Parts: sequence; C-alpha cells; structure tokens
Amino acid sequence: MVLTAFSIKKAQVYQLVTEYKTNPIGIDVLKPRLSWQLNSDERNVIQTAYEIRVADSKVNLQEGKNLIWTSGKVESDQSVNVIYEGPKLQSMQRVYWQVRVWDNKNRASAWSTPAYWEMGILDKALWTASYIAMNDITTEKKSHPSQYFRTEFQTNKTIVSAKVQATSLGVYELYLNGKKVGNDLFTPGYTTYNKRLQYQTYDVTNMLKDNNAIGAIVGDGWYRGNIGWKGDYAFYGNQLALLVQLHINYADGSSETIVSNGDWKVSYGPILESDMYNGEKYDARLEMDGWNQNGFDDSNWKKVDILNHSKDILVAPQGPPVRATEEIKTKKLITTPKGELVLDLGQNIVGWARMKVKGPKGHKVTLKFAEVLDKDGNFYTKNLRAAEAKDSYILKGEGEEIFEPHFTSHGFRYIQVIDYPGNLNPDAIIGIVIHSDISPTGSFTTSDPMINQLQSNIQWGQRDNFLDIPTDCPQRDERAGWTGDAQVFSMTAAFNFDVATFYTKWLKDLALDQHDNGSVTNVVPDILTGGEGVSAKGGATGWADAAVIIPWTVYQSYGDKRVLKEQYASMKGWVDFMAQKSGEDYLWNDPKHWHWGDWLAYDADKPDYNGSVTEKDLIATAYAYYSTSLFSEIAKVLGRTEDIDKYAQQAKNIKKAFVQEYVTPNGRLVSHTQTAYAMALSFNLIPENLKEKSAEYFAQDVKKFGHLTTGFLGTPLLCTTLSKIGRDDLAFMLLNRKEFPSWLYPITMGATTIWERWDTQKPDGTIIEGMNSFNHYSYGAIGEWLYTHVGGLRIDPKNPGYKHIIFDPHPGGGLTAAKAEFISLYGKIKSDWEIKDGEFHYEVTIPANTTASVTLSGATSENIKLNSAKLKAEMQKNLKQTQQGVQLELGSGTYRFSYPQPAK
Ligand code: RAM
Repeated sequence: MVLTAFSIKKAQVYQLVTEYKTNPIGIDVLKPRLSWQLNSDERNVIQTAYEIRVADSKVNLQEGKNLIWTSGKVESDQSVNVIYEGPKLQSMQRVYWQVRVWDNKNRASAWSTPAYWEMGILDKALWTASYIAMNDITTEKKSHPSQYFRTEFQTNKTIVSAKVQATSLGVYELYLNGKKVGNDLFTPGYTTYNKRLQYQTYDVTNMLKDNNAIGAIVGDGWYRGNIGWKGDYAFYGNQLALLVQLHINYADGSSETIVSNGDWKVSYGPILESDMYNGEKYDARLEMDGWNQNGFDDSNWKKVDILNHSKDILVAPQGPPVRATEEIKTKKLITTPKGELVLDLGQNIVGWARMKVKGPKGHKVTLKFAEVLDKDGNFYTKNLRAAEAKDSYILKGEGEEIFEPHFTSHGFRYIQVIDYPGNLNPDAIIGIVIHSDISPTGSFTTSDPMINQLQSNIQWGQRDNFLDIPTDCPQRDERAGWTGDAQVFSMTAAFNFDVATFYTKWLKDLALDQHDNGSVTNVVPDILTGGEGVSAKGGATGWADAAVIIPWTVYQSYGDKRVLKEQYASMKGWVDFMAQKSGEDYLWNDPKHWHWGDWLAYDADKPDYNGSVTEKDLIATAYAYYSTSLFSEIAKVLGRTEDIDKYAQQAKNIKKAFVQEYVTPNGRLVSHTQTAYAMALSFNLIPENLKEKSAEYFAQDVKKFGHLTTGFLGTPLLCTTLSKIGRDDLAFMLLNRKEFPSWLYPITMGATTIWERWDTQKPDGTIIEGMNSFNHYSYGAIGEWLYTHVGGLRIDPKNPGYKHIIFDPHPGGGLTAAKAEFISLYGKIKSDWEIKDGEFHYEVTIPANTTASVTLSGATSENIKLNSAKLKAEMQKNLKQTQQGVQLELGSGTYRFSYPQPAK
C-alpha cells in the first residue's frame, strides 16, 4: 500500500484547546467548546469530518473504553469551538479528550494527543469554606496595611491530587509551604464585585508535605483602594476578606477539604500600604520570617472573624490572568537639571520596578514613577493627577535585599530614585512589565522604521492597558474600563493579541452593570454611577455601543457565536434604549442627553473650531443605525427570526431619517467634517446615488486640512473609509505626516506608546495640563487599517473567524514592503509583500481548513507568476479578472506570486 503524505505524518491534528485554553482547570462553562488545528504540508486541505471522544482517564481515552461521550463521525468542516454535547459534568471533574479528522481526500488522521479540561465548583453547596476577615474596617479615606492570613494542617496519606480554590475581597497572594501558588497577579481579578467575584483554581499536588502551612496576603486592590478620579475609596466594601478551599484526593480513595474558617489567624506585616494608584510602602524590618511555613509561632496573631458574604456570586475566571511577562533593563541613568536621579527604561511600560539594595537597617529608599520628563528634562508627574505612584522601602539591613511591590502598578518609563544608599548601579533596578497574559497573535512590519515604531507603540499601548479590564490609561487616578475607548480599539486589539476570553469576561460585567432601561454605563466595572455629573450617567453614543460592537468583533475574529448569544439581551437592551430615546422621528437628537461625541478631536475645544467638530446628534443617530443594523445581523446569525426584520426595519427608518436630516441632496453632510463623512460612508448611511459626491466632499476636506481632524470616534474609521472610496493616497498622506496632528508626530517627540491627545506634548516640549495621558490606546485604532489594508490581511465578514480570508494589500505611501501575520484559530496566516526590481512580490499563507480570496492589484492573468513560473491551467480556473486586477480563489498552503509592479 502506498501511504500518502497525510497518513504518513500521523500527528495531523494538534493545538487542542478548550474554551481557548490549553488544558484549563477550574472552569465553569457547562458545555465547553473544543478547537483544534490541522497541520499539513499539502495545499487545499479541508476537513470534511471529525470525531471527538471524551473519557475520564487518559488510558480509557486512548483505548476508546468507558467513554463519557463520543461525537461519532460528524460530517463537518468545523474545527473551531465545537460544543461538548456529552453528559452534564460534575464539580471538579476532569475529562480527557481527543479528536481525529478526515480531509477532503477522505484520509483519516490519527487520533490527536489527548488534552483535558477540569471543571471548577459548579455546585455552590460545595463551598464549605468561610470568608475570613480581620477586624479592620475602613471608615475614612486612608490606605490600611495589607493583611497576612495563615493556618497549618497535616496530611499523612499518599496524595493523588490536590487543588486549591481561592478568592478574596481585595487582591490576594496565596502561599503553600512558603511558596507562592501560581504566578498570577492581582487575583481574583477585577469584576463588578458586588455581582460577580472570580475564584482561581490551582493544582498544588506537588506542593504538599506532611506538615503544611497555607498563607495569604490580602491587599486593598480595586475593591477597597483608591478608585476613579473623584476621590472614591472602598467602593465595593470597607472590609477585606479571604476565602480558601483546598481539596485533597488520597490514594486510598478518600478525600479531604481544608477550608478557611474561624481557626485561621491574621496579622499585619511589612506592607504598610499598597494602593493601585499611590504605590506601596514596605518596611522590611517588619518581615515575619517563615510566616507562610509550618511551625511558625503565630501566638501573637489574631483570630479571624467570619464574614457573611455571598458565595452565589462566585464564578470561575474566563479571561487570562495578569502576569509579569517581561523585564526591562535601564537604558540610561540621568541626573536632571533639578538634580533628580532618574532611570530611563526607554519604553513606557506598566508594572513596577524590582530593586536590589544594600544598606543600613531602617534606611528608606523611595522610587517614583513618571511617563515623561518635562521640557527642561525634569521628572514630570503632574499628569498622574492624584495618583502618587510612589513605592518606598525601608531596609532591614541584612546584606543584599530585593524589593518588589505587591498590589500596585504604575504606568512609567522613568523611575526617580531617592536616597539610594551608596552608588546606584543602573542594573540594580529593572522594570517589570505586567498585563493580562493575552498571547500575541498579530505582527505588522513595513520598510519604514517609523511606521514600525507606530505599530510597536500600539502594541505596547495594548499590553499596558489590558490589566484584567480594558483601561483607558494605566497611570493617573483613573485607569477605568471606558467603554468607548474599548470599542474603538477592539478590532485592532483582536489583531494584536488573543482577546477572545479577555473581552468575554469584561462583557459579562458590562451586561451586569447595564441599567434596567438598557443604558450602558460609561465605564465597566461601573465605578461612576451614583456619583455626580455627566460621567455618571452613561448611555453615551459610541461608548455604550461597545455592548454590540465588541461581541461582534469577537465573533468576527474568532467565529465565536456564544458571546453573541450570551450578550444578546444586553445588546437588545441598548438598541431598544436608543430606539426609545430617538422616538418617532428616529433621530437621536435630545439635547439634554449627554454624549462625549467625537472626543478630543483636533482643535475641537476652540471656539473657532475650524471645521473639526461633528454634531453629537448626527453621531448619535449614525451609531444608532450602525448598532441596530449589526443587531439585526446578529439576530440572523443566531436564528432569532422574530428580531431580524424588526431591527432591520428600525435601521432602515433611522437611515431614512438620517439622510433627511443630515445629508443634503448634493451628498454634503451638515457637519462637514472628516468624522461625519467617515462615519456615514463606513456605516453605509449615504444613499447609493450620493456616495460619490459624499466621498468627494470627504476627500476635499482631508486635502483642505492636509491632516486629520478626527477624535476618538472618527479616527478608527478614517483611513479604512478613505481606502474604501479609493483614496489610499490620502490615507497614506495622513499616515506619513510627521507634524501635529498625526500618528507619527508623537514618535518624533520620542513616544513609545499612543497618546491620549494629538498634542499631549507640544513641539516645544510643553505638556498640556489636566487630563492628559501618554498611554491611551484609542488613537491606536489605526492598527486595524495597517493590518487590513497596508498589510492586506482581512476577515471575510460572511465567513468570520478567518474560515475564509481576504487578502488585498494596498501598497502606497512610499513603502516598499509590508508584512502582516496573524495566528488564527486555524493556524498562522501571512500576507507579505515587497516591491523589488520593478516587480511586486506577494506571499500568502492560508492555514489548513481555510480558504481565501487573493486580490493582486494591477496584475493580469498573463503576467502573474507563482513561484517564478507561469500560472498553471488549474490555477487559471480559479481566477477572475476584475477592474482592480486579478482575483484568485485559493485553498490552504503558501503561495508566492510576482508580477510587474503596476504603474501608478
Ligand atoms: C476621559 C478619558 C477616556 C474617555 C473619557 C470620555 O476620562 O480620556 O479615555 O473615554 O474621558
């Protein structure tokens, strides 16, 4: 028998993930979704069938015995998010699974290597642990010391497995026998704590001994620390607490659960204060050696109190945990004109500094953190507003000491070192980068180093602001989950990193904090409602629409229908709210309703604004149309027939009203701005017969200014819409511009992240006072256009999740090369072009089990070469000559095309 390549290479199915994770434990998704990838060197590989099997042990699985569930052979090309349809799983049950597939040549793969998942606590009655607390209740706005909890226990039987579940009111670090459990930070994470509290599960089988000690430190965190810019404190509660449950399975079949209860003890320790905004005060003289180990004398520790707090709100985490992902060495040691000793990391990061220090007992070293130096080169912290961003360390004086704070983070590039004993060796202090541990999926590079720096700034902006929730900024007294910022950046974010579960988690809080009338809050978790002023109200156009747009982005990027289903009621609530607000004339123009509008648009705050201010009611009506039509689409995806036509009709009515109210019969918009045109054209609000005229007005406006004038809402649409109307030239002009306002201007000023304002810092180095951040990702939304147009790697909205890929690079702007890569759920996609020796070279990689359309602009069927040879007849069959050039339909594989570079 002749073996084909497919059957020789047995390991054809790989990268098995459950709910987007490799072998997750402690999940509470009742019907987990399973995904896998196909690996093949051949072209045109499609899966035609799959078979999944699930068992309670690896051995049973591999022998195909005592299976819990088998899908049987299912004729389907689905390899992403296939729903487990087996029997209901029990709390803490672990199951193993594997899959085999058939391809379009009817060859079966081998069974994949087994993978597993393990359920968390599904039955709330299994929570036998109690919330334990110290008698320390916040009554005034002041940070309290962090709290240390401990207990001891023995085991004297052989252990098969041990899992610990833990959570806290506040943020916790858990220790077992002196070692930190897991490498997650800021657990249990940030949710809308009064409604949803995450608990973590860790496998601690190998950490147990005969005589054990569990220790935990609990700090204020988002729960009880400073939060928001209005001086709020102890927003979710005024008392911290800990909940721990350790479940041990013994070899003799018995099991035991060690729980937090009234026997535990609690004490203060060396962490005198640890606050997200203000930093940490640590006194090493107060360290309690061995406090988290067995045998420690805790006779002067206090007994804990039992706190009555809901366990019904406990949920397993869905998003990725926060972790330290990188260490950054000091690039420069500076003495500023004021005489400050400052370290420059060369990159604006989020995290903290790790310091090595040696000196006398009782000596205090202080570290302060800043994003920039002012125009004179001095340390600048005004833009942090009330956030102190300061860590201090008091030495115990016992040789080399190492300090890292626990429950704080700073947004910084510069570290001011105050009172360091002896000579400061710059290597003694390094930057620790922390963020939600989202895995990188996208990369984008070009022949232009400045554009590459822009991409780097966008990606850093994302890492820095994905700290369990999508924050607007990571440094000042704000760091809030602003819905508008998250919305405009979501598609770019989904290119750069795997954000499926990150957003899924956050969207749950969005829905829970949503008002009864459907209005969506300005920030999620909502730490504003109940306060005063416009920011407390929510329901703002473009912000609240995150409720519809972000689930749609997740669906588009990962083909995830479940998020649409789970968020359906939330989306509907928001869309209905807008309908109710707009009333019978379908215009959302109530002057009393607050909107942020095209926030921070160019010169928008000037009275003689010069044509950059877009009327808020126009934007509100445009967004109402967009979200309502998306919602009707979503109803279609989910087969909610009762809603499809209803909302399509509502959208149609809004469009009619919009055209009547805001579009002249000549295609001119009443707000004659870039944002208005970009929005109306990209949301499809301009009647067919006026599109050309509107497009012309749009182009004229860009030319008139010679630069962008857009704010938060217009910016993400600007270049994509210019490309859509055939004006890549103008989009590249905007991209390449180096003077204010532009994306590259901050780079000329040394920016390593995206700024909040186009002119956060003026050319002379002056920094705008008040609300001003050097690390806001919103304007980084240009990233979507870089991937999709400059790079040419695009989602096909009709075949989401990259099941069918669109390749359509738009070279221009003097670039001679660009490469976009994306690790999809099917595998790596590549779109890589270069202009060399008068030829356009284009390489694409299409993963197995996907297909693609490739547009080769300016090519003809005669002049294209594939791997330096003329196109074979079989390829010619899949080719269409269009006005733009040649369009090819391709199956999986890597293809390298070349053809003479078309004249402009
Ligand atoms: C500020 C922040 C945030 C923005 C709101 C409207 O607090 O800049 O990014 O969304 O305003």
